[in-house]
Amino acid sequence: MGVEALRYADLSPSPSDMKQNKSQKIFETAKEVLPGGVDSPVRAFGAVGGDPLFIKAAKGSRLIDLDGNRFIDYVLSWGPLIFGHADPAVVAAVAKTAAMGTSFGAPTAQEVRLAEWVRSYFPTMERLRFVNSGTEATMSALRLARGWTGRDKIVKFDGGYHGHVDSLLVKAGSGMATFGLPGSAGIPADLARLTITVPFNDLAAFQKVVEAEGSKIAAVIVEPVPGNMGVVVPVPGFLPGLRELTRPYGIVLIFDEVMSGFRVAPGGAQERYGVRPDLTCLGKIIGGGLPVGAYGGRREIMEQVAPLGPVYQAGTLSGNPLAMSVGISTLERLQNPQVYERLEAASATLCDGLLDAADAANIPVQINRVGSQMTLFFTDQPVINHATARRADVKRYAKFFHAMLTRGIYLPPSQFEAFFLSTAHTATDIKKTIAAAREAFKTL
Ligand code: KE4
Repeated sequence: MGVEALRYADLSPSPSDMKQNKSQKIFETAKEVLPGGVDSPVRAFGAVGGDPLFIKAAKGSRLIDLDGNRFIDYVLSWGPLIFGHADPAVVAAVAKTAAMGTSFGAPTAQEVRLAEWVRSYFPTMERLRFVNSGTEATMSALRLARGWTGRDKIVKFDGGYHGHVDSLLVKAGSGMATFGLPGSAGIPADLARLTITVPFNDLAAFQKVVEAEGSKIAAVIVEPVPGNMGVVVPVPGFLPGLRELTRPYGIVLIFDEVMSGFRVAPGGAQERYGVRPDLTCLGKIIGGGLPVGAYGGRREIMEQVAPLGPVYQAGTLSGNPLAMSVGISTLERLQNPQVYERLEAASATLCDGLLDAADAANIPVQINRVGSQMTLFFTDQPVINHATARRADVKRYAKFFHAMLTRGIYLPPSQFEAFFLSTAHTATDIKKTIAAAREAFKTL
């Protein structure tokens, strides 16, 4: 199926009489070949009900599905598309690079250039390596921390999601929280036992663990601004506290900035909150929608990685020219401070508008927002960690999700995910979204 070039004007949000028969038809076929009909669980709409929409194309802030329904998109491929879909510079970078070869399995100048760009935004990443996903980045960082310290135990936070790494699928967020899975089958009990979990924002609980087990802990991995229990804001002092408590024990502090990197600030949460982790994991935005991840940090730790050191990590397509060229184009443009000023203003307007709309309909909601990532929780209590996030009314979220979908607004199909804005989201998009929310809240 050729995807004709989409004229932006064709993509105004669809009327409420949504047709879905083409999506439903292909979904039936998909379920005969892909588990659950999808290549990633959260896409199956399991948490909100109904059948997933199969997307035909997208442009800017807009999606169009196989049945021709058009939406303003706030999922943005779960965060990577900070300039929106089919951004002309990204499309040009892919086309130009692909014409010269897609992958060589050998070093290229592009990966060096992108690595220097990344380090200019994340100076704590004195050395870094590209991989093909956020999962690979966190898995590699964890192995490296264990290799560097010679210790086995790790600490993560309840509701934190760091990709589908065996040691980290313990009390994880994202799809695990969405489907209420405490952990995944297939993880050896002996391995899961090495993972200690602590509530996010609870420095006292973290301190107790460190004081009891500090000399046996290789690393603590944290989403400095969680997005996978829904967005949660770190309380003042929490992130600096992790840094202070880990340093005397030589525990490697890993910031998983796969989502927050280049999102909550150009230099991620570590820039926003002024905390220097030992290792950082990145993904999403650096690939602009192509598969890429990266991990990096203190030189003496990173130099334990093969071929320099004994910690092995490798990848056929690591540093592939297509992803590198898109990353370079993206990071060059993120230099412009207006990008973040615009995203902040648009995100604040949307957030205020949604709160007003909920208030007008007497629906208790909390919105946690950091920069242009946010989550609207159906609860009247503040959401400060996974336990409080799970008090949200997921059924009400599901109803709201569909009420917005039929009004042309595509939100994440789970209460425990973040939604994002791009520079392609216009003031009109925000107005339409708030107007749709005004109606949608009234249906709850
Ligand atoms: P990937 O392996 O999916 O590229 O990255 C894993 C990952 C690691 N760390 C953080 C903080 C992440 O948010 C993610 C992936 N995020 C989810 C959405 N919450 C990806 C969507 C999905 O699983 O389909």
